[in-house]
Amino acid sequence: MKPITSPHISAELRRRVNAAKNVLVLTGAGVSAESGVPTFRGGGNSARWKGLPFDVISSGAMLERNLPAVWEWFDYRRDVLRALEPNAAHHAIASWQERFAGLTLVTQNVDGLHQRAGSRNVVELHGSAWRARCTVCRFVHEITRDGARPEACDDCGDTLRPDVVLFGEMLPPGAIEFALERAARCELCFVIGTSGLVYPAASLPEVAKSAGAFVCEVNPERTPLSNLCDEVITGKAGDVLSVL
Ligand code: BV8
Ligand code: ZN
Repeated sequence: MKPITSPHISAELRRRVNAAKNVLVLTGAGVSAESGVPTFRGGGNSARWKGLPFDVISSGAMLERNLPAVWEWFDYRRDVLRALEPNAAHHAIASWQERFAGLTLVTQNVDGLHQRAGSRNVVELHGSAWRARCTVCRFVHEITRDGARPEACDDCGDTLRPDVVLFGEMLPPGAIEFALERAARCELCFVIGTSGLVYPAASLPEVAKSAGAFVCEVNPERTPLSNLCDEVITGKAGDVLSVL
């Protein structure tokens, strides 16, 4: 039986958590791992789809070349997500809304699990797999968990695309600017379940750090962001955040 070692939380972090008002949380695929959502770079290589590395199938270039293939990839991911539930990490972060007056949750995930756990005003830097956007008039359609994906724009009848930011594409207008402004004003920044490789999302902890915030990473592995963090808690988000 593996000894249950409760993750080490320093006295300094406890003090910071008790004193903090403005807190920024940046999450990545790792926060959904315990819900059963495959991460992108776990297991040493990135997820693949029909032989294509995920940053090829999830790219603006692929969308230009072959929109139906990109839809097939996102339809598949929504099918996987339909059966999954938020995990303890999502619920812990949702409970932080009552705990910190100025909490900002910024996620790179497109799975919608933070919202299903009760988090409000989630900044979805990379959009959502549960939305489709018109390629002409930009009208956004919700895709329900039990409904089919709309085939064409309700407004103008033209072609829809996933409302997701693909590699090489700009982020939703205002999203990163808002997140950067909040990062520059937070006293405490949590970086949870991200490999810290994708920009501009990975610049948020750097901005928080340079603005004097205490930065804490929660991840079973070290990442390129670990060295800038004041505290690195090695462990699974579900285990660590429940203790926090
Ligand atoms: C942009 C949506 C300006 C799609 C995603 C060359 C050409 C074009 C662009 C670039 C280029 N070179 C660099 C760039 C910029 C590029 C980039 O940063 N590339 C990197 C990879 C080098 N960025 C962009 O293109 C962005 N746009 O820059 O616009 C521009 C415009 C035009 C031209 C140039 C620039 C857009 C980036 C958004 C791309 N879309 N997702 C989809 O989901 O399919 S990114 C994708 O990666 C996901 O959103 C994902 O969230 C994100 C980051 O990955 P992570 O979330 O960190 O997940 P990962 O699997 O990597 O890591 C999981 C972590 O969890 C691990 O550390 C693991 O240890 C940990 N973990 C595992 N289990 C647990 C756990 N942690 C806690 N608990 C557990 N149980
Ligand atoms: Zn339209």
